[in-house]
Amino acid sequence: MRIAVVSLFPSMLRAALAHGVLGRALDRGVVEVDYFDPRDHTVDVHRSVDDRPYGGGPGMVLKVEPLRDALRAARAAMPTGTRAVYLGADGTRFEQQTARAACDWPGLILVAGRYEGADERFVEHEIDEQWSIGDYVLSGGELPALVVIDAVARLLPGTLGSAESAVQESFTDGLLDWPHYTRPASVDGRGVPQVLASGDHAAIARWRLQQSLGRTWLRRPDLLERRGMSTEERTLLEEFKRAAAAARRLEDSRVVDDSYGEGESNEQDHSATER
Ligand code: 4GX
Repeated sequence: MRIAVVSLFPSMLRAALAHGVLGRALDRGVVEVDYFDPRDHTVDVHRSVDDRPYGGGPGMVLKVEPLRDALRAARAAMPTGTRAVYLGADGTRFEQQTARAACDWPGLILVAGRYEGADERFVEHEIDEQWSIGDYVLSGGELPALVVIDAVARLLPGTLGSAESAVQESFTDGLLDWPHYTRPASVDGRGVPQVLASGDHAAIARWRLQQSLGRTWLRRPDLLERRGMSTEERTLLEEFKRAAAAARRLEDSRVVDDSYGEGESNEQDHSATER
């Protein structure tokens, strides 16, 4: 897949993309990333890419011409059917489904804004989509561009080492991951859940799905709402809730023992976990 990035700081992306899974995907030619710097498309002596906002106020706005000409150079180098995306906090949310859709595009151009953003006429006239990676304010679109490249590139065939990862992921699609453990079997007196050492693969798969359901219920009920559950999954989650409540009661009784006679309250706030 071809990806082009329009950015005033291409070295930020180059450095990050040289490592790990993405570095290998680039070496193998699974994905190709090209850079287009708006400053290379300026004509004035100062090579200015920004200017003061009409209407006044603080900050600077990215000028249309350098951005437009960098984007047009990118488009000219990219396959037909390429889509141009502007990254900004005011875009629609970039999610896993957005990444899945984009990995079928022949080409993707990511435009990273800086300062107070780009002149609206550039966005209206040259951009196909606007994406935000989340509800927080960053100082530029370069990190969002990296996030998008990472999420898209790892879905392309040939990026990940084994086909296993993609298959495993679809199993608990839309849920949070289950907890992972590795050797040693005991660290600072803390062991590993017994089932994981049982060799009973069906029991392990059941436990992992149950942990995924339980964690999603505790931490991201919105995801569970969106995904829905099968009858079997509902049963697994009910069992998780009963076990969690029992563990809390046991924990509370220990707190009583620990603080006995110290005059401290042993009241625990369970409001976040009660459903
Ligand atoms: N998800 N930023 C864009 C410039 C800007 C400012 C105002 C449009 C309007 C962000 C995010 C993000 C910081 C990138 C501001 N563009 N991008 N930049 N969150 O915060 O994507």
